[in-house]
Amino acid sequence: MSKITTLDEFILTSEKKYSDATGQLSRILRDIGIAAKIVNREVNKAGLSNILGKDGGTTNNSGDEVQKLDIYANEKMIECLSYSGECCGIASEELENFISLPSKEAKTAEYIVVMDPLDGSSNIDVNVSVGTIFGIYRRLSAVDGEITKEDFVQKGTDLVASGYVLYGTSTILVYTTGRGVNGFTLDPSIGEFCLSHENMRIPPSGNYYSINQGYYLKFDLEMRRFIDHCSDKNLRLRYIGSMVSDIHRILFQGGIYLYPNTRKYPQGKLRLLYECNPMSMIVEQAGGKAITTKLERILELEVKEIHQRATIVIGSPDMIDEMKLFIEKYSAVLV
Ligand code: AHM
Ligand code: MG
Repeated sequence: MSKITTLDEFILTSEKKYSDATGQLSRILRDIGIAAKIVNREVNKAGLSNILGKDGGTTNNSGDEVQKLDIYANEKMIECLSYSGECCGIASEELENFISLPSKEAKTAEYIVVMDPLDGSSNIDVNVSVGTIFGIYRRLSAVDGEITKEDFVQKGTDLVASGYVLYGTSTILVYTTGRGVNGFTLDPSIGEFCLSHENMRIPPSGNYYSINQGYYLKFDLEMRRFIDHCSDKNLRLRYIGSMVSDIHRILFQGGIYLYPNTRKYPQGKLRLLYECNPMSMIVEQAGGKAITTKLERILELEVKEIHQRATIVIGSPDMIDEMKLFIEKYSAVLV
């Protein structure tokens, strides 16, 4: 039987390997691992418990209908991130503004977390996979003062760590601290995330493209031409409507995920701070690329607002480069 490396063990070993690694970051990652197990338990029985379905029809700050499991996941992530006392504040898709964590230790903690506690929540009621996305930054404000918006609206290049949890046919936690990407699959029989995918690398190209083709007629010309090109090449369209699931497939098998601007979302739908940036850090760390439909590198975008949206084209480097040619050739915006 091959050696089992649990998430906790891997985090602690990594902490010892790098002299600049701090125990604080390790403890935050372990808090997130605990939250992921708790959320996983509820996601796996959402159809049975009374937290299924819309939460009284309320909507979150981006105008998306909020499902009860969103709120549950948000509350559990906040609760678990309070355990170590190493996180001083959180910005979440489900919170209008950032919050400070109340404990005495948290007040002087050096890290903040940005998160989408349950991404792809429209899939919950129909038993399709959803995910949690997180990013970790060092706080910029003085540790003896209050946290500020500037602690949160940091560029993706300043991320210290990022990751996601995919609640799918199995539950996998994938994260990076800027030294490669590793995946841990939850073994329910022992309640541990176990190292299952070490040093993940995205294939340079692939046979999948992932986009909501239902908006085809609403996309700009360069997008429509690229979609036509994908069809001409007999690429397979896979779109689950859960960013984490769609990008996870591409990370493993190669391909390209696109959420361009549409009439409904002229700036793009996905949120830069807690969806695009963390996923882009992971894909870049695995050898992929992530840009906007204006060819800007996602991680270098100025973050001005917590719920700021961005367009995103992310995935295998060769396919991103090919996509760039279509944007350069057909885009009215770039000329
Ligand atoms: P959510 O984070 O509010 O649940 O929604 C974000 C989701 C992404 O996960 C997914 O890729 C996208 O919205 C699907 O949007 P659409 O239904 O417009 O294709
Ligand atoms: Mg989301």
